[in-house]
Amino acid sequence: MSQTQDSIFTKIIKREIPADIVYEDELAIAFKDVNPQAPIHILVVPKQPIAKLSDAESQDHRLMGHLLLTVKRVAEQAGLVNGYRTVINTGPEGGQTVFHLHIHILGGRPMGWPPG
Ligand code: DGP
Repeated sequence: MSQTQDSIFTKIIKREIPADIVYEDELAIAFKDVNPQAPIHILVVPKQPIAKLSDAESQDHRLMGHLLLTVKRVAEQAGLVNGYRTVINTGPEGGQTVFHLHIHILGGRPMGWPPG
């Protein structure tokens, strides 16, 4: 993807395409995954369009910490009191399909290990 082209998640942030948004603040947004893999499947996404985890820089440390605390907040809000799985797919071999950093929150059923 070219640097000038908005990702699908930037289009959601800009309200150019619809999404079921469950949380938003100045740094991050969270919305339901369009293709849920569990009864609860939410994506936590930075507004800053970092393409993937391996592109994050040390200067992004505040944002990266904020994303994890946002996961905790959103999971609590979703009622996931018995736990949940968090996933960050990175790059083609990591199974990443949308190149705008995001943390999956999966819950509402027991999770297996190892993952596929
Ligand atoms: P990943 O494979 O980790 O890059 O996950 C991308 C996820 O994004 C995938 O589970 C499906 C979800 N997704 C893709 N396009 C859209 C969309 O337009 N809206 C929403 N809500 N989710 C999307």
